[in-house]
Amino acid sequence: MITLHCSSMELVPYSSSFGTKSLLFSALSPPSIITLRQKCLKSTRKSISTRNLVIRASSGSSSVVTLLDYGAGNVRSVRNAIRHLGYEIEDVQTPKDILNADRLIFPGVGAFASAMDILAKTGMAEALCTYIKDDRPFLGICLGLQLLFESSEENGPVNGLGLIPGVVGRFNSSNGFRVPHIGWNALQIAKDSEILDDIGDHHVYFVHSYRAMPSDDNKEWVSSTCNYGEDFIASIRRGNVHAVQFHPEKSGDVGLSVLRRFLNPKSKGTKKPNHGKASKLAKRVIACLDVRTNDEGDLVVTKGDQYDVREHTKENEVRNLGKPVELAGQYYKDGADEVSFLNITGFRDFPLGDLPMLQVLRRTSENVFVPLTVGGGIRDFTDANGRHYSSLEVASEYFRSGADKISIGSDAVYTAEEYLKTKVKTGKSSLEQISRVYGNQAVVVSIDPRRVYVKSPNDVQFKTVRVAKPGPNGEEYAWYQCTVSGGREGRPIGAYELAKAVEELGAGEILLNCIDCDGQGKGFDIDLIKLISDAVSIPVIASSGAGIVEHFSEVFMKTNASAALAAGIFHRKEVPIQAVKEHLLKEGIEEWLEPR
Ligand code: 1PR
Repeated sequence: MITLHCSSMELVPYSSSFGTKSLLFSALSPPSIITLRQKCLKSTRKSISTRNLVIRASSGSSSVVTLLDYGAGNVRSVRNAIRHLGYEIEDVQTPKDILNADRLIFPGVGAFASAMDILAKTGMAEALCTYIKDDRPFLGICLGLQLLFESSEENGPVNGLGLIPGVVGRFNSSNGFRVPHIGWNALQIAKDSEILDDIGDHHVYFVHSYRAMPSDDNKEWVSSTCNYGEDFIASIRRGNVHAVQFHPEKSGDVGLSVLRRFLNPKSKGTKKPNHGKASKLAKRVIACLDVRTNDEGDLVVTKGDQYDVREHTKENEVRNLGKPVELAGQYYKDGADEVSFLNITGFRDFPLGDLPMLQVLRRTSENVFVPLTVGGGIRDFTDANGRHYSSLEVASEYFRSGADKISIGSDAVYTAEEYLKTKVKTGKSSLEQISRVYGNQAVVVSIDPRRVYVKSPNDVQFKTVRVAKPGPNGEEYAWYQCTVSGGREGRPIGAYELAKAVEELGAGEILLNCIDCDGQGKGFDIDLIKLISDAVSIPVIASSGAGIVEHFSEVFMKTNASAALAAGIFHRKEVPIQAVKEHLLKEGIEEWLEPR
């Protein structure tokens, strides 16, 4: 008998989606997964009429989509995308709702074991098996694809729904490919799948550490693969049953077309040929919005010079570079691969009290269909009335408001310092808790280091680099001191030591700023970015200092950064995002212009 690893810790207790609370907490004693799979298999042999559940014939023309949201993470973006396409959403409350659906979308989120546990406890697993075996319109997304397989190695082995032969395993990072697989990649179409008809050579957005592999046993299901060090299953299709490993709701216009084709199979599109080129993971270009309240009380996008965001005038006002929702929407239209919001005063203001910021996120996610990251103030907090909020609660609110990833700054520094001192993973830090519940890929650690020159590597206990340009007194080495509270306080830990520690503690990505280069427009700190991107096997986002398009090609050619982020040049309209993309194409860093 296989037991499931599922602690109630892993269920997110703050789900605001209707009905999901009751799904999570009214669960009665669960059938074991083995029993469940036997039931699933049996149900394929028996006709659906053996059930005393009423099944509505599919009209196919309704504008209602049934959504299976079991409350373990953010499905707001899927909801937004469905609504954007003009459909209404009905949430699954009971297994019957699955069986009665005209078309069902299952955006699996969270970890495999806890998802299976919830599905089993609520009777949803059996209903799903029946629905899929009956060839009813189904679209699984990400974990919603993986759960269809026999089992997963994620915290396992853990049995899945057992509908498709194969085991879901982890990407192998030993061959130099960074895990999680985050970013835009092309598909190799294996067979006609209809919902992928508009994809052509466009890239779609992936974010996952586990994948299913194509084999002789499952080849009748596989409709496309993707290559990331190895070929893995990017989508499956059999009859009316579809599932995709990528996120159509985060893949811009082309992703929306995948959803549209599923929701309305008769919809016409511009069917583009797929050249079938093996494509590498695209280098991402990220637009970053540093957000704070100005002296008039308005939430504005600001941008500093070396973290000083005030104008050097008599009034000393906060620089105002625009409105967050409008700018984010513009960057999406301009082709940004991701958009990040940093609530830069979050370290002193409590983010859950910052309702306008949450509102910004909600409104942005209604129209921006690429990944959204939000950072600032993620830590435990006790308010004036003595009410304690855990960092997990803060992050959960960000996720519920539309974030796909959260970014932790100061709190990650304290956590890493403690971890390096004790060598003990307590499991209690914000980083560990949030990555356990939402997955590593949802947790970015933002590092704000400052360069400190030294004469010799022996002068400090931290990792140094030989710098390309010597320091003011001819120093040939530097270490990068981490700071907290928006660069206000230096801490006794280097960026190298921090990066390695947070990777061990469960961070899925690093946003690597540099206070010296921030807002200077003189290029990224190549020494720093090389140091960190060579030290870890999670993706590193290079940040701070972009001034011209050549800075982007330089950072991608000289370091192993997976993405480059910029703020000032985009806000001031000095360099359009499209110009960066065209330049990367010209330099051979990208294979074609339109990743999405
Ligand atoms: O410590 O968890 O509350 O998180 C606070 C977050 O806010 C951190 O991610 C920190 O980097 C950010 N932050 C705090 N103060 C400032 C500031 O500028 N005064 N912004 C700040 C940091 C860095 C980048 C910036 C790039 C690119 N901004 O995001 O956008 O440097 O700029 P450029 O292209 O114009 O050079 P916590």
